Amino acid sequence: MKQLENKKTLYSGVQPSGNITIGNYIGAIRQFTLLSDQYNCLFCVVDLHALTVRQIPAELRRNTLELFALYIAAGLDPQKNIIYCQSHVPEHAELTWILNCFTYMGELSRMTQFKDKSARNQDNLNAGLFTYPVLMASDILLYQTSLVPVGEDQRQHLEITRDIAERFNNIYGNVFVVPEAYIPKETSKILSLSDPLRKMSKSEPDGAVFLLDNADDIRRKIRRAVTDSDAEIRIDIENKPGVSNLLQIYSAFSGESTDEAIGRFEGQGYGQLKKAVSDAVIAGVEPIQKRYQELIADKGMLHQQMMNNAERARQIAARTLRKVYKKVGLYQG
Ligand code: AQP
Repeated sequence: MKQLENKKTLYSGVQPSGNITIGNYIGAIRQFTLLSDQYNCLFCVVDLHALTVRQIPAELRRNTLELFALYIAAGLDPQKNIIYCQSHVPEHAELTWILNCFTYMGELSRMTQFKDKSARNQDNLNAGLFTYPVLMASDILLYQTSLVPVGEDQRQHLEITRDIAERFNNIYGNVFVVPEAYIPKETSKILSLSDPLRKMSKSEPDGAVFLLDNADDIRRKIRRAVTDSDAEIRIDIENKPGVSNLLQIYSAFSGESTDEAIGRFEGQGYGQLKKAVSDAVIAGVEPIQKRYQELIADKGMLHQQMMNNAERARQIAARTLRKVYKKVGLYQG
């Protein structure tokens, strides 16, 4: 990364907690590709975050390399950007301890993702699930990040990150850049195809289209997408979440605005809309899948790139951590 270029820093991450959905792609990875030229960017495979939910070790390892390859296949250059794996940079965990001591139980217990995930993981209500936002704050603050592109579900975590940074800065001077969230309205919450009142999620495969799904599966899943009984094609998230969601997916993959899309589908039925959405998604994912297959065929090369990028990330992270240790009074010799 050309740190010398006078650009601000952009940071974001995706968990290797399952197969990557088109929701992760539209809400996050595609946004990264659109912004990457304007910023010094770091894109992380946040494997430590994934441990908050029990993972099968072999799958976690596979998903980690797969996500790293998908970032590149989606168009993010690992020379121009720093693309790396969170656990390869121990400063994330180290800063998390410090920031834990500047975060209040009350603010963590207000996090809606904690409430949601703890309801779904009653048998594993671990402390990591509770302190997840502190690890996320560390990810972002270690790199003096200005902008964090995320989906709507992460808005609250960005707010707490800002609160922690400001709290710390108020005590110790300007140690951290206070980051802004970047959450484009139309793409920030892609909904489940089977239950359009919920967001599409990796951990809820029913209702998700995966970036690596084949064309037949994509068509089948979209054909079955829940819509409504009236036949009008328009955006109305409240009353027509399923149809609105299909229009947003279409728009993200076709490049047409949702207004243009509404004009295009005027007078047509849901069957035609679904076919057009499938065509657009398939055309959009095919080149990514092709590039992904080439990349994953050379795991040695991927591994090497991952290690090189971790080293580049560590150099930046270590600078911030040193400063933090010094500020809080840890004896550094
Ligand atoms: N449905 C979505 N629409 C738009 N953006 C989304 N994101 C996730 N789902 C959608 C965004 O993708 C980025 C990476 O998400 P994550 O891996 O950190 O975890 P998550 O938000 O919890 O995503 P999932 O897919 O729902 O994972 P699981 O099932 O493991 O919890 C984030 O920027 C997120 O906002």
